[in-house]
Amino acid sequence: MAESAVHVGSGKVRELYELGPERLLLVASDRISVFDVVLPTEIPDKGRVLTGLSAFWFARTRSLVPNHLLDVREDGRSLECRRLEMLPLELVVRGYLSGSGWRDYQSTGTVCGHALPSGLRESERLPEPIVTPATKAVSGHDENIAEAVAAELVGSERYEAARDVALELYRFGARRAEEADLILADTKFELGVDAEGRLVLADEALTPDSSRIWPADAYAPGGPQPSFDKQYARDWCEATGWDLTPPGPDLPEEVVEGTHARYVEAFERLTGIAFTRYLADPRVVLT
Ligand code: Q0Z
Repeated sequence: MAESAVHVGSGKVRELYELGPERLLLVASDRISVFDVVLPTEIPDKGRVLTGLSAFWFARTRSLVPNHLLDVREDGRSLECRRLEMLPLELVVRGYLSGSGWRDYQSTGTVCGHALPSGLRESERLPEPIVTPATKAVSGHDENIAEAVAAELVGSERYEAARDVALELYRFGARRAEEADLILADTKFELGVDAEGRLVLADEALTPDSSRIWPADAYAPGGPQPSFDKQYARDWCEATGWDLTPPGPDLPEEVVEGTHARYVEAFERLTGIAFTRYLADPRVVLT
């Protein structure tokens, strides 16, 4: 980090620095979390894959909604961003019934107030994608809220604009994923407001860490689906008998290599750009 960058925040696998009053630096590490626990073993290039994908989507969705991206750094793992006033909620868009959406549906027949047809199976495609807002909990476990509650939090006009943008972004990403024989089951967006009061897409966008991405060729509703990127690591961790409390197990070389290959494959299938080209010049995803 050439400039004097003050550390202002940590995520599970990312760090946030302040570059000045109006700019931030978002740095993606190679750390991986499995069952919500960060493992002691890193996946080489994971931070670059996620950064490159995020920058790719920001560049390609600018006409749908402005975003915070200013530049990708030479290291391929850091994004310079405009600093915004973040909305105190996350916009999760679900095209398929999985995770907390599936759990809510099983217990109530609804997901965040969306009435859904009865008899849906786990991982089934929804008739239409739905937006299920969540509040950013300090614990790291986000809490689903009804759209009416989200509208109270930020104002109904702001909420409706954010919801519409999230749905458009999801549809854009899901279409591209489908062309790459991938299913974008769901994804989470974070939006902010700039000094002019405009809604701006922020954080990361349409990455494997902010989305559920499934291989289309293995899609079989009626149970959980394998994650395109993390399944090797999850399966290996489970097979060790690990009780899912920290610290997680060290990953063996072949699991690291298999997981690395899946991340790189996701990058190449979604962007159509060779990952080696990205490493040589990260700005290739912006053009
Ligand atoms: C994003 C986060 C991370 C820890 C704040 N453009 C922006 N303007 C203002 N705030 C943010 C952004 Cl992206 C912002 N986060 C999430 C990311 C590490 C927390 F890499 N927090």
